Amino acid sequence: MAVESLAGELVVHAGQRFALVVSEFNRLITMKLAEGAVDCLVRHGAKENQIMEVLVPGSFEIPLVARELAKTGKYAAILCLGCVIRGETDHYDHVANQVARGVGTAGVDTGVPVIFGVITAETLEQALNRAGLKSGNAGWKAAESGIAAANLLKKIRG
Ligand code: INI
Repeated sequence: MAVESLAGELVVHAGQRFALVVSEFNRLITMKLAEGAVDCLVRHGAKENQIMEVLVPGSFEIPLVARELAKTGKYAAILCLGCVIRGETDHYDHVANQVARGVGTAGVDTGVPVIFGVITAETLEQALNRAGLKSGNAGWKAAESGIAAANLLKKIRG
């Protein structure tokens, strides 16, 4: 049985702009995520002037800024890049839950793909592994998701 199928291609088209919202907290990790995301966007066809990087103090601030960027209508997708490490805070759960919920609702409420590229880890070592050391780079994966989601939505909306 052949079913119709729809997916977003991994190509950055001319005119598509992407915003990265990057937390300065745990910059050792988050700058690697940003590098991975930019690398991915460029390898899939983006020019530098199609990428905007916005720095926020910590992951807690990501959702509000991502939502405002989405509301401008200028971006095909917003990539949220942060790192919350349990060992470093007794309010880990508050920060991790707030950023996950806020990123999700920003996308659903604005209709712009707002991608969750926030590492939540028990230790710095785990976080480093997910920022390109061992288990891929979560920033690269976020960029791939953003490109695919943007192109999928373009098809669905005609
Ligand atoms: N922000 C992070 O991005 N990661 C963390 O691990 C973290 N810790 O450990 O506290 C963190 N805290 C700052 C927070 O995101 C806000 O910037 C701050 O609470 C001001 O609202």
